[in-house]
Amino acid sequence: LVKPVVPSQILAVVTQTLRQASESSAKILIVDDDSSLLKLLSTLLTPSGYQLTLLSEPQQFWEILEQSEPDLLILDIKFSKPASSDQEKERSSFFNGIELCQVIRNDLRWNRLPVILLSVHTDLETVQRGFMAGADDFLSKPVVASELLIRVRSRLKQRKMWKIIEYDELTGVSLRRKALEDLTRAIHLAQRQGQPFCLAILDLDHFKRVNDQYGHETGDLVLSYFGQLLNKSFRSQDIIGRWGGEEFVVGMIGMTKLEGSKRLENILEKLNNYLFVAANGTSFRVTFSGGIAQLRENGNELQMLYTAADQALYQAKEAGRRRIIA
Ligand code: GH3
Ligand code: MG
Ligand code: MG
Ligand code: MG
Repeated sequence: LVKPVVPSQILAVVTQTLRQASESSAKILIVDDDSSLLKLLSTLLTPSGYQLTLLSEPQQFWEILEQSEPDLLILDIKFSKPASSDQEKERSSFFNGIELCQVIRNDLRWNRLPVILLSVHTDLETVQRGFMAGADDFLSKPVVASELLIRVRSRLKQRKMWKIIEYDELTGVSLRRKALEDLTRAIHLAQRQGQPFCLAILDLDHFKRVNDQYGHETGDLVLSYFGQLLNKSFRSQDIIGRWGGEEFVVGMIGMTKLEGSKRLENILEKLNNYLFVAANGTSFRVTFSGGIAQLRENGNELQMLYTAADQALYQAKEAGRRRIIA
C-alpha cells in the first residue's frame, strides 16, 4: 500500500506529473478544412511529442472535442465548405472559428481551454474580433514553424498553470471547481452515448475525533493518504475531487452502481486495514462511509445524482458508518 507523504512531496509529484503531461504528451486538437495545412502542422508539431487530433470536418467538432479532451485548440477562422444539408445549414454559424470560439468560452466545460486562431486574414479588425471572442492567440497563414512552436508552448504553459491550481495540494485529487466541470462533462457524454455513469460521495468517519485525539497534522496525513488511495484505485478517466473538508466525490465512467459499490468496498477494506501512526506513537484505523447514485436511475443531471448520493451517504452514516449504500 501507499505510504502517506507530506504535502510538499505531493505537490512535487503533482507538478512533475503535470510537467510530463503538459510538455511531452500534451493533447492538441487542430481544426481546419484545409487538409494540406493539417498535414503541415502535424509535421511541424509531431517531433515535439504532442498528441495531435486533426479534424477537417468542422461539423464533428463537439464530438471530437469531447473525445479528445485537448490541452490546446488550434482553430481555423474560416471554413469554406458549403453547408450541404439543412442540418448543416442550421449549424453553419459554427463554421466560423471566431463564433465557435465564443461558444467555447461560454461553455463551463471548456472555458479554460486555450485557443489559437488560424487565419490568412490578419487585419486588425479580424484579430480584434478574435480576441474579443476569447481567443488566446493568433497565428497567420502561411504558418511559420518557429512562430508556431513558440505560441503552442506558451499556450500549453498557460494550461499547465491552470492545472496546478485545479488540484488539491494536500490530497492530490481535483479541487471542487475542477471536479464539478469534469463531472458535468462526463455526465453529458454518458447521456449522449447512453453509457452508464455513477457518482459517489465519500466522507471519512468520525474524522473530528482523529483531529481531536491526534492533532490536525495527523488528520492531514490521513487525508493525504486517502487522496492517494483514491487516485490509485480508479482509472485515469474517472473523476476524483475533494468536495470540501473530508468529503470526496468520485465520478465513475461507464460503471453501474453495483460495479461502483464493489470498487468502493474494496477501497474501504484497504483503508480499514491500514494502520496509521499518530505523532505520539499511537496507532489507529480510519474508515469512511459512501453513498452512490447512478445516471438515469437516480436522475439525469449532476444535481440530482448528488442529492441521491448524499441521501445514501446519510443513510450509511445512520446505519453505523463504514459502509457504502447505493
Ligand atoms: P461523521 O462520521 O459524521 O462524518 O463525523 P465527522 O467527525 O467526520 O464529521 P464532521 O463533519 O463533524 O467533522 C469533519 C472534520 O473534518 C471537522 C474538521 O475539523 C475536519 N477537517 C476538515 N478539513 C480538514 C483538513 O484539511 N485537515 C484536517 N486535519 N481536518 C480537516
Ligand atoms: Mg479554412
Ligand atoms: Mg466525516
Ligand atoms: Mg463531513
